[in-house]
Amino acid sequence: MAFSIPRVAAIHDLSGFGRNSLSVVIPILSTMGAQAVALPTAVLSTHTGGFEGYAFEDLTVFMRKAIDHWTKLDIRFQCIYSGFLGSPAQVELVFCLIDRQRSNQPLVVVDPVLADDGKLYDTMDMDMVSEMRLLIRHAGVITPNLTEAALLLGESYRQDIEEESLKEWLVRLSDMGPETVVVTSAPLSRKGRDTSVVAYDRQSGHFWRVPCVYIPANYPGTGDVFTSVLTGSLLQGDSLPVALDRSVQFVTQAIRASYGFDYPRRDGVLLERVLNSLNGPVLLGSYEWLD
Ligand code: PXL
Repeated sequence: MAFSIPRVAAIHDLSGFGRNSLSVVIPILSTMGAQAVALPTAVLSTHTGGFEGYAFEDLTVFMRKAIDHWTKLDIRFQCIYSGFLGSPAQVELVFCLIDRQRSNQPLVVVDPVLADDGKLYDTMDMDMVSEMRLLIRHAGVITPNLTEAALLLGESYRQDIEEESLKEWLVRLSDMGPETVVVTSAPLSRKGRDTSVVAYDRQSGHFWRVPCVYIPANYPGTGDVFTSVLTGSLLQGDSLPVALDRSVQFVTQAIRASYGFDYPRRDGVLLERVLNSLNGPVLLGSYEWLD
């Protein structure tokens, strides 16, 4: 009997300690019924957000060999999902994999991991920003946070950007290639420090927003959790607003499950406590349609 399990090439780093990148991508995709095939871009002892002196090994050479091996084996992917990339050469390798998988018409999800809170991550620079602009041309879905959206557009980061300008940013990002643009950590004008996820779907011309309740803690890796649930949900056949709703709900639940405990935020959200809820009934009710 034939089986149907979507296969995802998951191109992210493996940070041993800290619950981000492949440490969250693989369990989330597996729990949501997709096969995660890891293409690690680097191995680190910890992620780079809040740890000093981490060990870092670049895996560019390995990546090339793995892609060649998969090509020889004729392994086919329904989805290519990239996140943290270590160098411009790695971006070229993601192009290469997309190109070799073209006949399978994979869903290409690019999380352009570059920066947060107005600042580039430790290992990122403006060359990587330029490369990421080229990569998103080949994506179907991108999920920048507000800082990354500004960098990709060459705009200055404005935490208080108003709705009309944000919608214009979404359309401009989509004009760069991706049909679906999802921006996280966007302001929610109606309510103080609450944020929102806003999205644009070029085919329908619709804008969506999901409000996110402010919790006064910042855990690294929540962007990776968000995009992994979004990808798993789209592969399950959910519509964009449902996938957005599920992703926001899951991240919120993970933060709530963690916040009451006293431990270093840099260790990440307590994913182990909430992972199973991805198999529970989907309760929708948060997404809004923006005119
Ligand atoms: O979560 C994004 C990310 C991925 N990989 C590494 C990181 C970060 C963010 O800090 O340091 C290594």
